[in-house]
Amino acid sequence: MNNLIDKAQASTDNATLAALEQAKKANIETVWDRYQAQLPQCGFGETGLCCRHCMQGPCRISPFGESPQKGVCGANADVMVARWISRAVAAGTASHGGHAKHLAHTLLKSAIGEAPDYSIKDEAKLKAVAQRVGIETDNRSTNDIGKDVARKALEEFSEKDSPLTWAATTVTGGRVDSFVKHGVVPTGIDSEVAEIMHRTTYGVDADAINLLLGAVKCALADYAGCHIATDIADVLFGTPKPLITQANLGVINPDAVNIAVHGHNPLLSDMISQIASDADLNEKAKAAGASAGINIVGVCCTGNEVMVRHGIPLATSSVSQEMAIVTGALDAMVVDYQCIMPSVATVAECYHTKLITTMPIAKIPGSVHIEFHESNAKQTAQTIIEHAIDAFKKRDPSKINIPTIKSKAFAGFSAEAIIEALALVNKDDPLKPLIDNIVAGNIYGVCLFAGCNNVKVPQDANYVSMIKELARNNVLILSTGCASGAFARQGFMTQEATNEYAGDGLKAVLTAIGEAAGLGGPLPLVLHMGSCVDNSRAADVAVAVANKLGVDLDKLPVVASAPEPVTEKAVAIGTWAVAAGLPTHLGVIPPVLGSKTVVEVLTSAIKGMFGGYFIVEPDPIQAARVLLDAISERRKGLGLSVVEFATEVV
Ligand code: BF8
Ligand code: SF4
Repeated sequence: MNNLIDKAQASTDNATLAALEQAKKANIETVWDRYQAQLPQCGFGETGLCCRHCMQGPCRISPFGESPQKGVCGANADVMVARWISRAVAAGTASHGGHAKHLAHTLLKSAIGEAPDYSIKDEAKLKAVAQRVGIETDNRSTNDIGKDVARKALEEFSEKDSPLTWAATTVTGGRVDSFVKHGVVPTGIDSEVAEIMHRTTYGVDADAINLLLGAVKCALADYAGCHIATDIADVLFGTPKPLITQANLGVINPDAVNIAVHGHNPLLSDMISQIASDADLNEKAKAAGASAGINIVGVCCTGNEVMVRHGIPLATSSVSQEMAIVTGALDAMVVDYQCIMPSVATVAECYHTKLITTMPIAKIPGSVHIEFHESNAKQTAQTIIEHAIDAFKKRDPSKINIPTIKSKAFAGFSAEAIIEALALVNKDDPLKPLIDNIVAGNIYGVCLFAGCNNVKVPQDANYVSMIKELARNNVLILSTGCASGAFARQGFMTQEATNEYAGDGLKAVLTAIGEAAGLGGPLPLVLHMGSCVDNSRAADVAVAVANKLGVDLDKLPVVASAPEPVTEKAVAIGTWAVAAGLPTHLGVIPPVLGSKTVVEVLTSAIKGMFGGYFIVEPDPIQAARVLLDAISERRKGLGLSVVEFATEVV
């Protein structure tokens, strides 16, 4: 039943492969085994031609043009596929929105004294956000401003009679005009999700184009949710600044009580990271035999949250999350919500590891549930750490096998941090060096990498091939989410990577800024901006550049890529990236091929509406080439120089 996988198909990361070998020996079933057991996957599902929206179904349409071509109710392939995309976007929006709402409630509770363990850590960010969304800041206390920002954020969730503030105030004027023109102005985050559920239920919207426009509107609500999440997390926990940390399974310390924080929201993970330095708790850990005390490591996006703010090392992410437990030295895995494979409970059962769930909406059989409430966050964090110390005592030394592989990783490049770094080169006009270098071609374009690791791709393979191809052609690389995890563990967030892989122009720019910042060398090849909601940070930088140039986002030589996407959240983000005007690459084919109309709209016709469009290309080198061409097209449009790209593969 288990260990069916050829390792080369599983991962390109040596630490993951070493842990996978360990899992094989211990007869532990992994995500790769379960994928093999699913093959061949259903062709109807793969092409989006299966509908279960009502009890007359399931209905399936032949992808080969044979009968049947309609579901029982008459829904055709276009409708089925468009409904799938819409519901995926809605699910993603609900997830990011839930995360954002949780933070907004906590900011409100903190400001009115009901969440005493939280406080406003970044007043400058609070004021900047308040001013942007139209809240008075003069002569007001920090908590009063915080209260208003939280209330204003919470108002964004129900339907209003005006556009979402967090969307309308954070994009270019040109984008707002385009959203109005195409009838996709979002007016409430939760209400847009509800509208999609309504229009995709039995017998409502049967117009594929109308459905897709509905999906775009909902995706823009997702963008607002992401932006709220980033803003409030910065207010409560601080805006990230550049720092150096480490990534990969080797950050798990055999001599420490190791606790992995896994999931998404920083509300709990940040608290655990803070409490972990408590002297009494460390004494307890040492008394239990952990000579190195307590060691917090990150997994997935909550790992990114504490990595970019506090330098907490990232153990692993996405598809390889089970491997952290397979090291035999993880004493607790603490989870909140999103992207936690239920299988971690089964893997944990083979070890002493305690899987601790914390949210009422995300329980996993086989785990310990310690419910988290903002009102006593510190106490909860402490209890969790004590559980981990107890678990440490039950370690089985014969099962400990930690791959000693880890990479250095620079992280913490928020929009504010990038502007600050640029200000070291030009204090009065920080964006000028960036723009001048784009104009001169030293920076040919910018690519934002986002998204996950998909079991269908050897882990990180697409990321590694694409970054090498883009960087040598002088494309500046930004990353978020598990794209950051991939680049961090593969050693691309280092100065060495810049020296090795950046083209001459890009290397010169990164070196000039790095030297000005006192790094004694270049900036890292990848600028790690944070978690998936922090794609909003990349949008902020792009909007600032567009405004400075006096052009709209769809004219900039900026592209996005999710080389190994998995989740519905990735569909939501990809869709708003397209609406923001970006050519957006997906390295895994989503279930849309069953509808020629939908494919044509998303990869081509939508360009005429928003400037952005989807590029679906599983081959990473080919994908990089297509993105370079997209950048060239934008550069031509701006009257900038373009180059012919070498075709050989390095
Ligand atoms: O929200 S990149 S696997 S952890 S969905 Fe999930 Fe994908 Fe990772 Fe972050 Ni984003
Ligand atoms: Fe079939 Fe239509 Fe029901 Fe879908 S909604 S299951 S296509 S009858």
